[in-house]
Amino acid sequence: MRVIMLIDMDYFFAACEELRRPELKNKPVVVGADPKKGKGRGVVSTCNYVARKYGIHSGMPISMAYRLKPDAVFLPVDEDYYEQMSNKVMEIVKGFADRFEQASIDEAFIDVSQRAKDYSEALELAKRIKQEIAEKTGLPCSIGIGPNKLIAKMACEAAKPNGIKLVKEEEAKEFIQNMPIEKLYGVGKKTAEKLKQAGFATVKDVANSSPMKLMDMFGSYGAEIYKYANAIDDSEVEESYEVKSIGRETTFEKDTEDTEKMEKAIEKMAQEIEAEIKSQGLAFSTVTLKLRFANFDEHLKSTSINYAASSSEEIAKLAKQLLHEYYHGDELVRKVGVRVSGLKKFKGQKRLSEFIG
Ligand code: TTP
Ligand code: MG
Ligand code: MG
Repeated sequence: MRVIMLIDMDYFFAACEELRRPELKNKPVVVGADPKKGKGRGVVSTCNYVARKYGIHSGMPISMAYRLKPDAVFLPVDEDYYEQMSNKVMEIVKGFADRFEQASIDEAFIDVSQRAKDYSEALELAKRIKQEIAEKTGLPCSIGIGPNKLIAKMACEAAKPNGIKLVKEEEAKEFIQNMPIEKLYGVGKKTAEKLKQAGFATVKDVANSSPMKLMDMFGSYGAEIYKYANAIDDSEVEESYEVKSIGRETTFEKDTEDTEKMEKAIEKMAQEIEAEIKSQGLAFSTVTLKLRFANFDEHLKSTSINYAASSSEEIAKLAKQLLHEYYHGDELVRKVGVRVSGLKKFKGQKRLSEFIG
């Protein structure tokens, strides 16, 4: 039996702000763009639960948040500080994991199948994790426990705020199938809209459809949606090894869904990476693409080749393949990263092209 948990921090950016300014604790706190007395552009990154009572939420135009609660405390995004707090939390969580995978600045999946023999041990473990995070960082979190990542993630949503929710394998289908489609993990806004237009209203409708029909609509991604709707998710909690690697990241000035822009950024980073690996006399066999969405969710996808390469064309080609395989245009992208690993020394042997070039 697999036991997977998703630990997600509560109102993370705003909780970090409350931590360093305790006087904010019972006030509505909104972190995001400058509201400029209602004329500001940009969006709310997040807000504390006091502010949520006024209808304010992540992604909402900051001008609207201002209209809803002009005397809320509006604060700018201090990404470096949140990264620091995130690192502290992640170190603690790692200590409780058989396998660990960070999925966003404020959340991580862990596989605890080895150390939790049954669900009641898993619950005890979750309580200890929550307590240790609270004691060592002062930050609240919620934890979802389930038989796979999909259920753990959705259980965590249901546990919020400041809670723990366990969904056993035998309860999983019922748990997700009465939810509206946009709540299904792995399904973003655009995909949800297409599904609704095709007459699907709940997750159950999708589950009772056929994988063929969904594949007609979405290609191989459709098969995945079908599995998710049936509470099936075989994906592993992927350890991100601290392997020696070389990479670059690009944060867009404005969050984007323009894949051409992303490709341009990939090409530029690929050239920089090529220059760096060549200067060190290295070649790679694995390329990893990182996408950080506007909502700070992070996705790492890797692909390997069975030879050693070093050209920017090869890096860009593989990274673009990953982009098209995994990006469905559902979310705005904030940051793209490319990383090569599986590095080996070129043993004095130069390739023909390098003699000619
Ligand atoms: P979330 O975990 O989605 O949200 P949250 O931690 O603020 O609140 P919750 O208690 O519901 O988990 O996102 C983590 C951080 O990522 C969030 O604090 C701010 C940032 N973020 C954005 O900047 N924009 C967004 O649209 C979202 C959803 C999050
Ligand atoms: Mg959170
Ligand atoms: Mg999160």
